[in-house]
Amino acid sequence: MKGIVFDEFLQMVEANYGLITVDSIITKSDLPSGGVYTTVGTYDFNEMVALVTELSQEIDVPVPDLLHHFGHYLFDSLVKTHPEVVSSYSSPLSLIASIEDHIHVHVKKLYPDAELPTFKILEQTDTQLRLVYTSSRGLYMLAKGLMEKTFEHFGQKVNVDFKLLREDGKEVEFTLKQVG
Ligand code: MNH
Repeated sequence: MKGIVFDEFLQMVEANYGLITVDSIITKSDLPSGGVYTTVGTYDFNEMVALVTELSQEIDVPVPDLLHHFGHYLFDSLVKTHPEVVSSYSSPLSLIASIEDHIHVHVKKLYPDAELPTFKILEQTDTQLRLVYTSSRGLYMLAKGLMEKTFEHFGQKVNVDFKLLREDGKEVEFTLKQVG
């Protein structure tokens, strides 16, 4: 996983729970990197699992809730770092439908070792999108947060339903319905 994701995660923890919590989860996670991340570096995904698990225990919030919240936070960070990726879209549904064929293709050029999920579109209308998230990382709640924030970014509202196609969350079907 790219350093930018770790960096943003720790910034979110600092903003919400303070530096003492950041230090505490880094120490308890006993990380190979020592908890020092550079934006363009690549780190073992297990370090993210360890950090999120420690934070979950420390503040007594379930891991899926944390990932969902992190998705909201990460969207703004990604847009700030890569405004060029988002500026060509005029609607949230068209942006989300283009992650696989455009956005993440661009990301892969910038970061060749990025480990990205895949999104397979099952059905698309003006107001609805049904797609399948697939990733060995199983970060579907992060995906849910990112999708919701995409709508907020365009000043719109969405209803996101999902169904786990695999119990481990590595394959999840999402249904997005634009509200209003
Ligand atoms: Mn996207 C991971 C870039 C929009 C879903 N995304 C990543 C990573 C980068 C990235 C960088 C980290 C890869 C790694 O650590 O190896 N993503 C972007 C950019 C935009 C973006 C620049 C646009 C701005 N991404 C979105 C949107 C979604 C999404 C919108 C909504 C579903 N991305 C993901 C998910 C991951 C990810 C989920 C986590 C990796 C995984 O699930 O396997």
